[in-house]
Amino acid sequence: MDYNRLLITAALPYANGPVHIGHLAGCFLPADIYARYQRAQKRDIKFVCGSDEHGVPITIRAMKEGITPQQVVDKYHALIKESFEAMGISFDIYSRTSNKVHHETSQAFFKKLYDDNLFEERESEQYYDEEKQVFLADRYIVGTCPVCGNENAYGDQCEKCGSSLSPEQLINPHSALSNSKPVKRKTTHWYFPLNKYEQWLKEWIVDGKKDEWKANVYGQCKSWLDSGLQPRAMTRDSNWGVPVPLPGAEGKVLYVWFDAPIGYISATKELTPMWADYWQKEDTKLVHFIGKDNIVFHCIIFPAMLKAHGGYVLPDNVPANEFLNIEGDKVSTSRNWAVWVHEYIKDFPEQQDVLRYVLCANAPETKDNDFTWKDFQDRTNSELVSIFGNFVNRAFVLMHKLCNGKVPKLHEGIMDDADRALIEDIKNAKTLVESDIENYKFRDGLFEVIDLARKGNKYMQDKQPWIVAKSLEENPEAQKQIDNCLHLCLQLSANLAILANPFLPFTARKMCHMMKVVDRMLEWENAGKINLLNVGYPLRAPELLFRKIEDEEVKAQVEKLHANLVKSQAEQAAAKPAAAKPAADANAKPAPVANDKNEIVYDDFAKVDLRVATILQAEKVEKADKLLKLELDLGFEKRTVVSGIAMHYKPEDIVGKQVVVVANLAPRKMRGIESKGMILMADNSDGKLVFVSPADNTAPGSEVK
Ligand code: B3M
Ligand code: ZN
Repeated sequence: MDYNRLLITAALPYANGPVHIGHLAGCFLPADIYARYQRAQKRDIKFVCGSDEHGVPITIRAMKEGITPQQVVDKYHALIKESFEAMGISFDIYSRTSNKVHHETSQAFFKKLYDDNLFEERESEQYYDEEKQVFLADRYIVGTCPVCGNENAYGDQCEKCGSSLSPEQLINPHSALSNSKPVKRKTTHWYFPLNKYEQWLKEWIVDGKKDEWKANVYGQCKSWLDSGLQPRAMTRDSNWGVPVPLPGAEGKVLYVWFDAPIGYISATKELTPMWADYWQKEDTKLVHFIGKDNIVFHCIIFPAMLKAHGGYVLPDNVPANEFLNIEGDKVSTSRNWAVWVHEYIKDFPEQQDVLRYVLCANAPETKDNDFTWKDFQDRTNSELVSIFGNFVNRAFVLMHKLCNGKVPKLHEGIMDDADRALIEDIKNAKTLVESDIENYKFRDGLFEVIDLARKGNKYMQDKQPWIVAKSLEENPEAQKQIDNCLHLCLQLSANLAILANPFLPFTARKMCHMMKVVDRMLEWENAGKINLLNVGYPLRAPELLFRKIEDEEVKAQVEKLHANLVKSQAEQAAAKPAAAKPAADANAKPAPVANDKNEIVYDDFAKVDLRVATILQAEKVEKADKLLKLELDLGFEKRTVVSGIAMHYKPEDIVGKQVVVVANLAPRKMRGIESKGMILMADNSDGKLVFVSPADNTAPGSEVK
């Protein structure tokens, strides 16, 4: 299918907090690279996004900060919008779902499905807070986690151990609003019968060759479809959200995952009176950029809603990235373990492209990846500064020194193989970068850009025009060799600006300024050409494109991360008088609280057969984020143990490690694998699990007593 226009969306961030670099890497940066590239191709595109201002996360944040939900969204919408602008995320519109046009659009959408009799009205029992007289979303029910004992687990998830829960599983459940014990009460909601769209979805996704989608996206869709779809409630009892547009539906709002994706449509409406072209004409290519936790909503639920409504285009692709961890640990807003974009901008003014570069070069495209400040420094200094920046700088400096500050002539008669090879490289780079971006392989595309600069450096190093210049007196003809070298290096620089533009837009513009060309030169059709700069044209002196990142800056950032963590722990402990108070030392973790398990006698303890074991092999368990399958050597036998440590350790890092195993634990099947035993782990108070290991190398099978 040939497309005549493109609609690019990036997931609407919840306006319940600032955005961090994981958000950028996961969705907004790839979307922006793609959009900038498409604009450079002069295609008809719209790039839309906005704040997601409804749903429980917003009301929870309001409760925590003691302000209204409206105040929450006003504050964070502004902050998020500014952060995106500062980072050069080039939305055509950044809207918000509290807008009137969005309320109207999502209500009309709901009404159409309702009028077409597509919803099922159902009565169910939901938790209710009798004191506050409101229904409670699962998030509003707090209690003790049955898995790890965390007293502040939510009714849908324990943030400490990551278990997904239902309110029924909580020990001592109570309302987060009033502390009272919730009761069950009947309520009516409108369910969207996803099961009726299962067949169609299978045809669209499985038979419709969506296996070109990224493996993580296609895999998740396939597993949802294979396990069968259920009707899903599209309304909630709440007073924050888009009111259900039906008589008698007071106190009910649209489910946030019903209204939020319609936000893409509302934003387009707000942007252009031609919005319907982008949503309803078959020759539109719709691409949703999202993070991996949003896959089912964008690939299953929203397409089924669009199909049910009728008249809308469906996504051509849904490129979702995995998660970006920070310094080896999962990003956590509640623990303040994150690099916030608005703080980066303050700490590193004018260094947006450096962050864009590192986040793209290390993007979690196919698996979770780790951001470390050391890697940020290394990539900046050894790739951007030493390769890209250095090449452009040398080309300009030498042109000023050896060619009177003007673009020298290309003397075709004396061109050699190295010159011709470089011209080929320039042409090839265009094709490579283009195909990478079209196929959502942004890391590879960026690599090709740097690789072209690397080739430029090598070419210049081989030609050594500064040495040739020394022979000019006896051989004036040698000037031609110098001219050719610098002519090509300058044309290569112009190409670098075009190819880098989607990734490093600030740098590309700086380069245009140096070359005294208008931004139009950056149009994609100009890439691959070697006549971009006119012979005899005077160019400006070089500007520094990138600066080195110093050790102190890295150190300060790492310290800041840890200080934030300690501070947030202290705040949480202070908010909970029963919990431990943090130690005075800024680097210390809060002291663990005494356990309230019952006293046991020695015989109880002696029942446990603890043994030292060596990890022989480790691998991830498919479709289970938290599990690793381990092969252990217990001296007297080898056995398999499945352990929930995948979030804390990479398989390749723990092979050879000695651990302590509960060897006589009854076997248990996990994800179809029989696990015989359990590994002892210490739960660090920052949520990280660490191995309990013998201090010295110990024979496998040794008893621990
Ligand atoms: N606000 C969820 C998230 O930030 C959500 C995305 C909506 S996209 C329509 O993970
Ligand atoms: Zn837990």
